[in-house]
Parts: sequence; C-alpha cells; structure tokens
Amino acid sequence: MTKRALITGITGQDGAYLAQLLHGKGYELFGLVARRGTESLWRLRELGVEQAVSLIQGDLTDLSSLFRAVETAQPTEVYNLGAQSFVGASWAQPAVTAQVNSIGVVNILEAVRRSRPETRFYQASSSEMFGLVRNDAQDESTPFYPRSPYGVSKLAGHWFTVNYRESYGMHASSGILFNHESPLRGLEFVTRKVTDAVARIKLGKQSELRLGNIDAQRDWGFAGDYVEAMWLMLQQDKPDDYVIATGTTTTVREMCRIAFSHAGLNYENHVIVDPKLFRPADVDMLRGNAAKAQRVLGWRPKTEVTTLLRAMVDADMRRVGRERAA
Ligand code: G4F
Repeated sequence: MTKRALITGITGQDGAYLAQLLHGKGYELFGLVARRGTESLWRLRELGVEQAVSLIQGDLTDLSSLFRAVETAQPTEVYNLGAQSFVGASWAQPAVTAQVNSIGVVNILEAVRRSRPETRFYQASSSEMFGLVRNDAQDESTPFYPRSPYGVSKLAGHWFTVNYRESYGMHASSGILFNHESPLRGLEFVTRKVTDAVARIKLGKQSELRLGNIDAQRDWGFAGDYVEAMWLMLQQDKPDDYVIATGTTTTVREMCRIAFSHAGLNYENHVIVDPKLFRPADVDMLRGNAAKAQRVLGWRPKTEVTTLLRAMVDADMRRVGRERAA
C-alpha cells in the first residue's frame, strides 16, 4: 500500500526536507498551505520536490479546512510542522503564536481523530519548552520552564499531543527538536542571519552585522538529519516522545567566528552587539541528550556544526553572488 503523508508547514525548512525524504521513499505527498503564493514554494523547488507535492489550501486555525485536508489526502501519516516558529516575534504577537502553535495542534488532532483516527501523527515540539534549564543536558525527563510566548505555546501543543495519545490511543508522537539549521533556513534565525551577512560583507554589499545576545548557547544540528528522526518516530509500533539533538553546544559568538573565518573574515571587525535585539527573556543555554532516540530509533546526527555553518556560508555566497550578477 502506498503511504500518504499530509505535511503542515510544507513550505518551511523542515517541510521541504521532509518532503524530499518521503518522496525518496515513495510516499504520496500532500502539503497544507495557507496561501498559494508561488514565492513560498522556493524551498520545495530548490530540493526538486515541488512537482511531487499536492497542495491543499488550509490553515491550522481553521478547523473546517483541516477536516477537508484530511478527507482529501486520506493520509496514513500527518506531520504537523506548521507554526509561528520565530521565538523573537512571539512577544509582539503572543495571541497569534498561541492560536497557531497551541489551538492549531488541537485542531489538527481533532481533524485526525474524528476523520481518520488510525493515522499516525507527528508533532513538532521544541527545545524552547525547556527554557530556563538547570541541568547540563536536557532529555525527555527534564522539567519544562518556557521563557517566551513561543515556548509556552509549544508546550501546550506538546501536552495536547501527549493527552490525545493517552485519551484516545492515537499513534501521536512528539519530537522535541533542538535548533536545526540549513541553507534553507529563514533569514530571521541567527545562523542564517550570520551566514547571509558573511556573504554580503565578503562581496562588499554590507560592512556590519547587528546581533543581540551573542553569549547564548545552542545545540545546532542539520535539518536534513532531523527530519529522518521525525519519520522514524512514526515507523515505531508505539508512539512516544523523543529529544533530537547533537549533544554539542556552541555560543552565538563562536558560531560567528566559525562562519566569518570560513570566508577569511574576522567577526570582531564586523559584529556589533545591539541591546535593542536582546529578547525580554532569553534561553541562555540548550544542550540535548538524544540517547533515547539513538537507542530506540537508531537515530544519530550525521552533521556537526562547523560543517553545517560552512555549507550555509557557501550557499549564501552563491546566492548573493547571483544577486550581484543579476
Ligand atoms: O536562531 P534563533 O532565533 O533561534 P531560537 O530562538 O533558539 O529558536 C529556534 O530553535 C527552536 C528550537 O530550540 C525552535 F523551536 C524555534 O522555532 C527556532 O527554530 O536564536 C538563537 C539564539 C537566541 O538566544 C537569540 O537571543 O541567538 C540569539 N541571538 C542573538 N542575536 C539572535 C540574534 N537571534 C536572532 N534570531 N537574531 C539575532 O540578531
């Protein structure tokens, strides 16, 4: 039987990598999109899977559109990757963040439960739920203490997923993913903001880069590795929750050093710390322990942070170079 996947957030970084992975495995693919603007499909196009996906118009905040999407796609697996995913914006738009990241999860769980309860369900949870961490490495038993409206909203989505699994016996799993990046990352996130700036500075289009808290530490992995973990979770007999991380933490400052030096630049000559870019409450340090994912799923990260950042700088050098030629 052909497997059929419905992916919310298909136009985002993870949606594109997941679509590429599932296409390679022979899945029939359906993607929920809020608007059918051609621009937003650039990631699917870049990975060569644009034509492989049937797009269904809908929105996580519109329950009726989700019923229609599930009825149209008849999915064997649903991956809920759709979100207001930028932590920084969640203070300016806390209610929208909660609508999409919390109520949106209830909506898609309800649509699946009532239309196709046998469908396997993946929820994109986040290491931001750990927030104010007190231990050296976070795993599935670490207490949550979110530090942003985003973190709070994701925690509600996470618990709704656990609750639907326990209440209705749904095959619903939650991946607690630590930061994961790629050349397809949005420019609002710090890694891509840095690698794009490196390319622009190197090519003479920009001279400085303004950043906020450069002492923050994150556990950065490659998105392409992380979507494999999502898929593996839904192939298990039993649904469960898993931390997905590399176990290595790097400061934003060190990340800048690696990215700038790859282009032969010294970050200290270009990076300016701007207090206006500090968050009202930040997460100072995240480092995941993915031992359970390794033991149960056989998953482990393949890409370390320096390789990842260099690939992102290279991709941005090509992109910015093309802009210049155009
Ligand atoms: O790249 P960031 O915006 O990612 P953040 O907030 O950790 O969230 C990302 O990872 C989560 C997983 O843990 C996801 F759930 C979430 O959707 C998103 O993908 O910021 C990383 C760190 C923060 O401490 C931030 O304060 O970098 C610091 N930072 C310093 N200057 C900056 C900047 N972040 C951004 N975006 N822009 C800056 O100029």
